[in-house]
Amino acid sequence: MRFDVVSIFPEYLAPLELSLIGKARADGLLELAVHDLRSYTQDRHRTVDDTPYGGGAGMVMKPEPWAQALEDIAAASPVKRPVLIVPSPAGEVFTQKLAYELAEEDHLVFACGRYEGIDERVLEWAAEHYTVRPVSLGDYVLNGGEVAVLAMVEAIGRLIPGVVGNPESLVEESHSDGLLEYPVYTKPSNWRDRAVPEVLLSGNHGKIAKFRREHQLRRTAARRPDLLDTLDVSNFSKTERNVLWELGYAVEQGRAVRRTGE
Ligand code: 6GU
Repeated sequence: MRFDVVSIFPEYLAPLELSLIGKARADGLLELAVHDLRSYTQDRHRTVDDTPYGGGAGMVMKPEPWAQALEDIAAASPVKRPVLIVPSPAGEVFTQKLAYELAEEDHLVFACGRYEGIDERVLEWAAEHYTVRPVSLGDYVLNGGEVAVLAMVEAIGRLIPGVVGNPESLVEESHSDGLLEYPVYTKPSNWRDRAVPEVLLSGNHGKIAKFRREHQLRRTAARRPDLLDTLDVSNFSKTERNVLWELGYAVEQGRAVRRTGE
């Protein structure tokens, strides 16, 4: 898999040389290049922004440097139609599902906007060469796309086979099955008067699996009830349905629905 990132702050992407992603690059599992948008400018001042038509606060990124950068990167692409990810609070929300989808691609290009964003015509034009996807990390505003790219490259990169040493780690983690992860514990078994739940020391793997499943459901209901609203529970066991019931949910047509005062 190949990643290209275009930014006016290439140094912001330095952490991608560290840890799991840095190791994956060194191992040749992924290729990643960071490009300075200013190197695609033509003027003496290397200008990347200008005032917005229609007025208003802030500056808008000029189209010409972006077109030059995206044209060069598309021309060198290993595929016919790379995916262009445009980090923006106005994009579709980045989820584990989207991370899995993007991990199947051979070439992802990230266009980091700053200021009030990139001239809209760049995205229209780029659709001739790329599959363009504006993507948001969530409902809050960052100053630019760089931090979002750090998050997305890590989330996508770790799904590439070989990047995470033990692929089992990807199975039982938050969002892998639409629920939050169960709580985890390590030694000592008693710490500051707090005992690890007894069942985890029992060696009874059936009981442990049941405990963990119950706590996944409890935690999801408490912290992210929105995840339960869209979850397919049609294959839930009797035990799982009983936990849902205790948490205030009935199962109707394969969905968990909040029980109202009956
Ligand atoms: Cl992807 N970019 C920016 N600039 N702000 C954000 C975001 C992305 N996601 C949430 N806020």
